[in-house]
Amino acid sequence: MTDSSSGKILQVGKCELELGGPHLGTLRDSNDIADDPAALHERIAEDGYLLIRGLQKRENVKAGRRVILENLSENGQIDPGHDLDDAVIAEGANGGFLGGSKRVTHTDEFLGVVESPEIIGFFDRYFGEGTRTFDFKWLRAIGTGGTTGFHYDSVYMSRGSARLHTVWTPFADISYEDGPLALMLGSHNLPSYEKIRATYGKMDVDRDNVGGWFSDDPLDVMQQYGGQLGTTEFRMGDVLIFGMFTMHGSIVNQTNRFRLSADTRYQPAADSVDERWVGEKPKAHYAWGGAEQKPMEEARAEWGV
Ligand SMILES: O=C(O)CCC(=O)C(=O)O
Repeated sequence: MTDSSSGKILQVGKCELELGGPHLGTLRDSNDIADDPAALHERIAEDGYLLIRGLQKRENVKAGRRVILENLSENGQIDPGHDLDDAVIAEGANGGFLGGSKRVTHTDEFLGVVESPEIIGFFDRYFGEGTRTFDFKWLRAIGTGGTTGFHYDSVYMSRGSARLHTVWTPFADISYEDGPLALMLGSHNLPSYEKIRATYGKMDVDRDNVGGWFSDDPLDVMQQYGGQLGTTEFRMGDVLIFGMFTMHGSIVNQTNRFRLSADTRYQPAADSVDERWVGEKPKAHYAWGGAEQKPMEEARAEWGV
């Protein structure tokens, strides 16, 4: 953290938290051990994440960003009064989800990042065996005031490999004000989170039809269960890697620009796979969100967390 960012107040879900204060710190990078799989495994077991700066080729990420912005522009989401590359949001536009069957995540430029030799090679070395990635990709254009509530990815995609990892890839240089991802440090291994991992963490949104976010009030979670939020500013080329039981959400986007990022998944090719996310036309969520979805507060009361 630079001296100028320490003390900054960031909006995270419902709360305002001070960067460098007791509830919000910064993430450390693991570039010094990036070529040492054993050390990376130790680090992710300890920290719950791996931040690798500059893993992707910046020019590849820029090419991906360009097709994403062109797509948003064709859909009237970009203010034409500014350079396309500034990603300024058109009046009334709100971005949204661009992944799944949407065209942009099937372009060579986008796939050239999330399926690049750099990321696949990283996981081949890390797993010590061949890697596969889900065919379904998640790509988000988060608008002004937009944010993601805190959740474990396990609730969305845990029908296959226990070694599934998420990679969060920024398609922009993302400042604190742009609303980067934030991790709940300790949520993967603190004993105080064990009951959350064993109840909420074992939920399956398509089986149980409960809302996916555990909380949009991370301060409340920290006050009950401990841990600390960690975030950082990102540059195109950086990747943030974590497992299914690292709770995460995002800082609120306080700018007039879209915060563009992808989250994609990787696992050993030999492991079983969650059938919802692979194939030419992945089935995706097929029951979640239908009638009679149980609110998270109700489910949490039943689980006692
Ligand atoms: O980018 C975001 O705001 C959410 C991403 C996310 O939930 C994930 O990476 O699993």
